[in-house]
Amino acid sequence: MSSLGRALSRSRLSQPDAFQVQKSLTQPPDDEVSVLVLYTGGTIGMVEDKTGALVPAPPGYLIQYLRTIPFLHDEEYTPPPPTDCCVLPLSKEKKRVVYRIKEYNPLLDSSNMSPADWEKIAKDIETNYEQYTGFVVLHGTDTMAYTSSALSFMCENLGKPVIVTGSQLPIYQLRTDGRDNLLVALLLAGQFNIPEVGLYFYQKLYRGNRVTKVDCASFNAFTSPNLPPLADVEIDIKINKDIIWWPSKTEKFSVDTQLNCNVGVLRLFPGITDETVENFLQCPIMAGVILETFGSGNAPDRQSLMDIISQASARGVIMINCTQCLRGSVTSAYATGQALAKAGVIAGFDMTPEAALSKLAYVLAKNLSLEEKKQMMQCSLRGELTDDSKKPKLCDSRFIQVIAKSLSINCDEELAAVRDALTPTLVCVAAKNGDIEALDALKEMGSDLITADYDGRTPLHVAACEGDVKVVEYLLSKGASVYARDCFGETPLHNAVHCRHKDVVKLLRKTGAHFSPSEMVDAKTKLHSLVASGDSEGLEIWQLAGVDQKPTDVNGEFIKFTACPRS
Ligand code: ASN
Repeated sequence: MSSLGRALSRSRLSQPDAFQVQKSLTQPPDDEVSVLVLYTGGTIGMVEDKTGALVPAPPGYLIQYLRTIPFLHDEEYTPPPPTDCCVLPLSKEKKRVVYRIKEYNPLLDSSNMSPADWEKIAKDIETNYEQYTGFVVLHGTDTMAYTSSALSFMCENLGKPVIVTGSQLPIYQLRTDGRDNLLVALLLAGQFNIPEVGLYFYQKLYRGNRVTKVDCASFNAFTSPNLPPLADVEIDIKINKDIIWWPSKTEKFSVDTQLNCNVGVLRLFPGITDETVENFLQCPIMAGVILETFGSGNAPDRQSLMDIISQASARGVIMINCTQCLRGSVTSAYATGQALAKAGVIAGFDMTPEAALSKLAYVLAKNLSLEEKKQMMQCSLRGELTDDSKKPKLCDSRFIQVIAKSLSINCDEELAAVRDALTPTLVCVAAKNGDIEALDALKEMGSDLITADYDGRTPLHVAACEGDVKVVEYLLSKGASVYARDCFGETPLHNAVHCRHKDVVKLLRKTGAHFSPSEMVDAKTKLHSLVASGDSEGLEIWQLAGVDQKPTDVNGEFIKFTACPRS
């Protein structure tokens, strides 16, 4: 019998022991999630000035307005949130999104934004990361694709949603896309496991580094020409899990805001002279250039032009070949394209110019050799370019072939439906049995290894209960989220603590797992009871889990703990 077969014949996962945290009055209700809105400016919050031009409304105007819109703020909800918070009515997913707005000063038209503003947004996400379930960035549409691209690179090992949005008409107007865009962005940031910088606009959530603004007169302002949306927001919100860029490292979230801004974009045109190209590339500070070429990456291949490009490459200028076409990729199909590659220009594949430019600024600032930087530019760091060779094909899986044959299925949609119905249980059983081979087989047939079972328990919850460090490590490398909560409100970190698996607790913490601020308050009570029962092992494990408060007595004095055996 195969390991997968053996896995199937064994029992369900064991539940954690009785070492459960009591939910206390200090905790918010289980259905409450919190979102931080970073409000940077843009049309969404603009009003007309005396001349009729749109300018950002005065400070505090947006939040005052939102509090008057019942579907953006439920006044009846108790307990009342702090004054700078709003709360959405209960959603279809039975969640309450409580959101706080951090308003920037000054609020900007996004045409006035610069890399310093990207840095501020990234740092604000970093500072508030552990306090919130997700983040929304309210931003003008004109340079939104640059900001969402830059943020996607600056945010390293992101495990929570960061949703950038805005609108084409001010939120205060009768007809506006602002109210809907904000509402859905809040729901996406608070309720879904999308560990990416996304851009939400007009019923679609796109990967932030795949978008470009294509229309300044339509609500449907953005497109993602080379990647389908991460989510389609219709009657139901459909998350396209197969497309999401799942994390693959056991590392904590951090931001790297260093950018080398000595970069530029040169768009080729028929008749462009050698002098124009030479002057552009010879600017002494130029460290990297995006060359916008024709079709699938072609340029005039006259020798004089190729010499100028070769010389720039020899001086260490990194040049990336991006197509002027909206859709498609740079290839080596034509001699005119191959000549550029020979002169030292690197293929940018299907990257948008916005993504290529911000990636180049990010990569150039890294402390790496020129060769390493060139390598980085050619591989996908955050899903910004397509690498077809890595995508498993559902119909290639032997397991799926057998099922398809016995059920007489031959279309892709039905195969996917069978896979989606079977795999949550299979991956949980394989995780319980420590069967990495079976997990690999399931992965190969396109299962995402993050899907929860009927109790909302993911394979990572199961492996954390079992204390299987190898499986936990494997799952984390395949995109499992340390923030997933089962229907009892528990994360894998809770499970590992309850089941007292020290090494798993350490690994989850290293990957960024943390208790929420309210759970931290409760943990202090927990520490008291551990001290009272002389449970040194329990105390150690809670401290490993990040509970740093030292237990205090009623007078606020630290209790000196003397270990005594558990009864
Ligand atoms: N000019 C505005 C901005 O980018 C356009 C908008 O938000 N729709 O800030």
